[in-house]
Amino acid sequence: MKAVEVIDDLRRRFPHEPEYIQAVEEVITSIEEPYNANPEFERYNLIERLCIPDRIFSFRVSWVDDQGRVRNNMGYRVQHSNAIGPYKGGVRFHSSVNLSILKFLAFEQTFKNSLTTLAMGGAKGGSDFSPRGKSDMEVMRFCQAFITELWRQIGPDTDVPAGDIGVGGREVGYMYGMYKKLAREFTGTFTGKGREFGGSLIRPEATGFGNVYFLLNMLATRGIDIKGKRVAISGSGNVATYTAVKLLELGAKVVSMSDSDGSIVIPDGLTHEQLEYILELKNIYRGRIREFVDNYPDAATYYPGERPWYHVKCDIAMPSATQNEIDGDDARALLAQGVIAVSEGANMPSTPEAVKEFLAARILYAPGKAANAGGVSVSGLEMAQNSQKMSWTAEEVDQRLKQIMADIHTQCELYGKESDGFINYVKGANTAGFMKVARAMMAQGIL
Ligand code: NDP
Ligand code: 2IT
Repeated sequence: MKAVEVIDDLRRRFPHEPEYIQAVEEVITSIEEPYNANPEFERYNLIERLCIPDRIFSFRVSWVDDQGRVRNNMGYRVQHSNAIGPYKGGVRFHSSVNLSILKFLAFEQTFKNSLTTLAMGGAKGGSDFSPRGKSDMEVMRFCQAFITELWRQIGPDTDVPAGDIGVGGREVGYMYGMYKKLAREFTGTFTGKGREFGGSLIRPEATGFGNVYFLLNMLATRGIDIKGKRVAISGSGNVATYTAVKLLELGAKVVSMSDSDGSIVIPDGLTHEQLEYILELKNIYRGRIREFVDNYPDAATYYPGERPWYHVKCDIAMPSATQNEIDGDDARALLAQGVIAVSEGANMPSTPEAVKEFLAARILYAPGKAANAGGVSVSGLEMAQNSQKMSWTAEEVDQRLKQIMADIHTQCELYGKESDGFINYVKGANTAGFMKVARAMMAQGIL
């Protein structure tokens, strides 16, 4: 099948999966050139095989809340591709989770993991369970019930889950504990584990730090210094907060953060003390970002129900909350005030219209699968350490992370540089990610 025919066909077969179709369409339209240059890909119907996940598990998760009521959620694992390594990817717990979202995330993960240079295939899992407002014991009981069903499908060389929205160290700990009990093994079946039981140093920081390292590589192509730059961040979870930590360390100003209830804008930029407060608020008290304004009324303004993009004056945007959080109007608002770079911490945070605007304006625009690959890269390093039964120092892991992000940048440049020198990171990341998986699939036959 021709590349465009595959999109039409998938749209017809999966009409209720808009996020999945959006992700597929973005990749397919940007790899048409190498696809057409390799006629054997079409003969082997490679694109269609690569777009449809290898398999999907879906199951009911029943658990008991603190009031003794029986609650039921859906659980899923999408094993997208193991062409270049065991299935690998996070688990998302959020009320919005459905198969369209998990299929888009597993699809993206396959290309992202290919870019990392490590041997990892692509997967994603999750549930429409929301940890928000739940007690620790409720979260534990849910995680145990989720794994009681999923444990048979995962393993250190089969499928290795990790965190994502709503799943951090606490949830990974509970899931890994139950897995270990049922499987009767102590192996690296999860990443993002606590450091006392096999977790890698720097894994919590890796996605945010990695995104800043990727941004530095992009800025260097135009001779721009990060120091003093005003950076708008969305989200206030794992990715957003560690992005802020690294930016402050490098002398940039963080001028916004948000959560699903609203955004704060900090015109003079967060101080170290204010960032410490946010880390504590989010990680220990599981509070809301609006509480920042109660504590620092003169430093920031809170915009309930709004994303930060319209309200903030910035040079750089690092969306780090969720998919489709920058639409065409948001993109135009950012460009109108002269934004020079957008580096995506979240997966697919920009709508197709927003991506079009960024590319047309020829700013430095890095899609999530390149810019946020640091998280899964350090997951890959955690798997390597677990296999060796060793643990590396924070410096060693950080050094490797920097190198991986530089290598991803080089691959984007190799496949995405246009004749006038402009680097199209969308085309570069998609092509580089695709070629490796495609060659592996061709070599392994029709499976
Ligand atoms: P967290 O759960 O730690 O934080 C998510 C943040 O985004 C929270 O501030 C949350 O607000 C906000 N958010 C979530 N959903 C929505 C929504 N529908 N609308 C508005 N705000 C929302 O997750 P992570 O930081 O781990 O993940 C953030 C993004 O980064 C996701 O797109 C994820 O896929 C991506 N990512 C994560 C990696 C990782 O290693 N963790 C690796 C690579 C990418 P609230 O608290 O109100 O829910
Ligand atoms: O989207 C992602 O890359 C993640 N949520 C991290 C996946 C992982 O396996 O570390």
